[in-house]
Amino acid sequence: MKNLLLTTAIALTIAMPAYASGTHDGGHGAAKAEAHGADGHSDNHADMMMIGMPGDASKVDRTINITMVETDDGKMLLEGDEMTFEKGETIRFVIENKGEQEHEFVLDTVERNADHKIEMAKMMMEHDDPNRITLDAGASGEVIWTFSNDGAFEAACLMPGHYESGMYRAVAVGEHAMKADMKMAVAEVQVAQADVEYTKGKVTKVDAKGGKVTIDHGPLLNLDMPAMKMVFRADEAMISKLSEGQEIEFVAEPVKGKLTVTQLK
Ligand SMILES: [Cu+2]
Repeated sequence: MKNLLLTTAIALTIAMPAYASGTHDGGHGAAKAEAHGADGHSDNHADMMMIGMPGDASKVDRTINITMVETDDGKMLLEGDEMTFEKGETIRFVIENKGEQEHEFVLDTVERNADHKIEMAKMMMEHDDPNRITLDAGASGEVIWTFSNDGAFEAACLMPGHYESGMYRAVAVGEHAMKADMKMAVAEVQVAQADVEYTKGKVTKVDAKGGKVTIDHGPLLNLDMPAMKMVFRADEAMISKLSEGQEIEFVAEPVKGKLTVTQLK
């Protein structure tokens, strides 16, 4: 097991030099954090991550309240307290899902959240990492976390389409508050720019009654999703233009949390 972890850490260091470029302290702890980052689902969860480690409930410094909401105009948000912390602080996050869908709250680096988002889209995987909580509609829960490193991090819901609907917030530890804001601004611009990209696909099934269409599609840049075959929503007008076997170029966007075909050519 140790050898496997070490191999993974080295492989990651070679493959992604950006991860290893002096943003952390280096040494054993960092190597472990990277190894964890390589798959994110190893059983070695008690170990330290870049963003810190599970906190001790008896050492909580303060409580942060976060509410998961879905707005009428199709946005999904993590509302609530500002997430700017001192290095070493232990925080009790009290999270309430006031939406109608299942959501999650994941604390991690922006990069790793982006990686996990793609994995989730591919495999719809369930997670039980300590830096993550998944909440059914109406449910509440807690994450207790110790932020042991300075840095710009992120809290996000990585369920397919939710991040793109706005479900992420900057988490700044130490002197990184400014940096985190800038990163968020850049990410938002990128999402907005990618919005107009059409994706090629082939319609494999049309469910007119259900308002659903199955499309075998290329990468959806605006949603950060890889090529795959999946079901989208479509309104009546859109459905009437689609038939099985048809080659299309389309834009899909989250509408009330459901991935929907919004443009076609
Ligand atoms: Cu969500």
